[in-house]
Amino acid sequence: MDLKFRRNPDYQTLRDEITSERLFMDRRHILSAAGFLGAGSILGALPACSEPEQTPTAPATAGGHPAPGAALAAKKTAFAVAGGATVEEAFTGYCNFYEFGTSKEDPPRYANLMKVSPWQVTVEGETDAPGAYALKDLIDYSKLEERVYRHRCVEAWSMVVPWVGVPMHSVLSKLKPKSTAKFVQFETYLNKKEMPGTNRPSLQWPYVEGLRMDEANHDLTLFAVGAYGKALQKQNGAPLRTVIPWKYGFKATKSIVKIRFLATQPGTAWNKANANEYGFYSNVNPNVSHPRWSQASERVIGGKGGFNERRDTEMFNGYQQVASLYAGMDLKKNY
Ligand SMILES: Nc1nc2c(c(=O)[nH]1)N[C@H]1C(S)=C(S)[C@@H](COP(=O)(O)O)O[C@H]1N2
Ligand SMILES: [Mo]
Repeated sequence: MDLKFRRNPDYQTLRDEITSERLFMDRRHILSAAGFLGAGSILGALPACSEPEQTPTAPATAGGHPAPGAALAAKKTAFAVAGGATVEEAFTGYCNFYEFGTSKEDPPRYANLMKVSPWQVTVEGETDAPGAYALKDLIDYSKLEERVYRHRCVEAWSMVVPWVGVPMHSVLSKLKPKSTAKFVQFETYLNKKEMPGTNRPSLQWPYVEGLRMDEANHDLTLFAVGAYGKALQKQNGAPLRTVIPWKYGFKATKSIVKIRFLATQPGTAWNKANANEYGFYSNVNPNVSHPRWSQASERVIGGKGGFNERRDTEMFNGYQQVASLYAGMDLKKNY
């Protein structure tokens, strides 16, 4: 392993991460050797992975939105990534969701404790439409799109995920932000009984993230409610999360309960935890190293080469169409 990658991204040591990933891949290997992991195999692929609480044909929840794992109809789009999607079990089995713990396998193990129905999202701040919205009134489930995006974590790994969701601007326009709204902040659900990781001070809770309004309104930015043709599993941020494909993964907010329009730049969870290492913008940038490791390349999770296949990281994660959002900005200073 590369010496420069020895040091710890985020909390756990990279060695721990590699170990858990190796265990994860070994389990996949054993399962596939035993014939349990065929192309169509979805449920119970991993012992450590919580199974969807409902079958893929599950009806809507009491809250009126699809339960985790329920099949979703979505319009295919041209957003694709060469090589295709990461194996689904890697996406649902190898997660960052510190509310459930800091290891990659804690969210799959513990997220089942979280209640995701009914689900309300409170809209506040610089808006003419404040209030508490039921999820089904916020997201038009008849207009879902599937978009395959690369998903690049600041820890220098990546996946390719077929998200299901709607462009964020289609929702924000309904929420009537005032002209004074220059930023939007998202806040994750917080319940200490359901989220064992929140009893530790790994981050300040609740998890908050934010975007400039023009970033939020860019057509690439999504509110996702699903992936792999199904409603999101809890460990991936059910029932509602953001997806900003040109930014590091931590800019995405899982299990959103609050949308707050603001006149000034909001605080964000990782920036509050370590401002030297995690800026507000956090655009994927191979030329700006993290203080403790290079961002020039990434490990491809669930790739053909196993856990240590690498690829070169691309500027804006390959989404060059966002470059104009940052015209005139020094992206080294505004990391
Ligand atoms: N509430 C919350 N949202 C979060 C996180 C978290 O710990 N808590 N982790 C972030 C990080 S670091 C990444 S890489 C992505 C991971 O999403 P995934 O597990 O669905 O791949 O979620 C982001 N959103
Ligand atoms: Mo991440």
